[in-house]
Amino acid sequence: MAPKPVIITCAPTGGVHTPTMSPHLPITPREIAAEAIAAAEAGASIIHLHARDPETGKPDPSPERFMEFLPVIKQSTDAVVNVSTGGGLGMTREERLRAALRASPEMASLNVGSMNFGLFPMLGKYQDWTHSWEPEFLEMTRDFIFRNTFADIEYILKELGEGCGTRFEFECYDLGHLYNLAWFVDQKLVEPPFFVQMVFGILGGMGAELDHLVHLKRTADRLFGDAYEWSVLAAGRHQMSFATQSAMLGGNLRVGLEDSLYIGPGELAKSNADQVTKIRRIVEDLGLTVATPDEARARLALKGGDAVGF
Ligand code: KMH
Ligand code: ZN
Repeated sequence: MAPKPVIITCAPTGGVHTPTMSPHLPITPREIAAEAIAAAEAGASIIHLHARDPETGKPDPSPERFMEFLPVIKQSTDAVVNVSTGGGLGMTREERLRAALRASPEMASLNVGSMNFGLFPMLGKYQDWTHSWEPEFLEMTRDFIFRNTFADIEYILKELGEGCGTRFEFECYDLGHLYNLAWFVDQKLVEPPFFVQMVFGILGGMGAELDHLVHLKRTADRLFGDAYEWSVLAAGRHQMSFATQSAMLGGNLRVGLEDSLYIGPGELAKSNADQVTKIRRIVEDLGLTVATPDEARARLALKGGDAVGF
């Protein structure tokens, strides 16, 4: 059987990196839209989106801010739009969900476990900060729990999943998160085919080691059989090697400046499209193909770009 085309997700900005860290991190709605569109043109079939305050670059959960770029992206590309419910660390459950409820997107992220989420080691890498909120935000993560309880997850599955027909990128940062997801599959609150995003390299979750990837994949196969599609992202310098390993093992992958600001050792990526172009070249050099948005829609049983609220 021919290998399945690789679904490339691109996450252009996120809520983890801060403006001081790279001049290429998209901040304003115009920049986020332009980066998303270019990433889609380069081969990403899913765009995973966060919003930021255009003045300060701080993660901004407001639906109004998202609505400044979601329609622009939709009008210019056929890519699947995925609205994050992870938000920026420290936001409430309601804040994190508001934009997705307003947009009723084809996809949204859903983090399937509570955990530490330590960004504070990045404090040591920079001296002069553009905005005072940046070091305060990173320092805050030393004493922070990224809360995704069973009640939180159920709330999102019901409000957004059942309520809007949105399907999910289930973000799993640890082995236990697969079992949390399996619980919701058993409860029939998650129906196949579902999309598991395995996340490596966040301080508080699994380290970026190939053994963990293989073990997670085997465990997911046992728990879910052929009911799921899987994808891999690794934060920081492991981004490209883990994306490549996923493609080699038959999986899908995610890149983007949310997960890594770099294109190579010590070299900042000038754009999200540069990362997509690089991984696409690797995928194609491996003899694989890249999925179109409509192939991704069919495999993930998405409701379609015409059924969203923007
Ligand atoms: N920043 C990623 C490691 C979300 O948006 O829901 C996790 C993430 C969370 O993408
Ligand atoms: Zn995200």
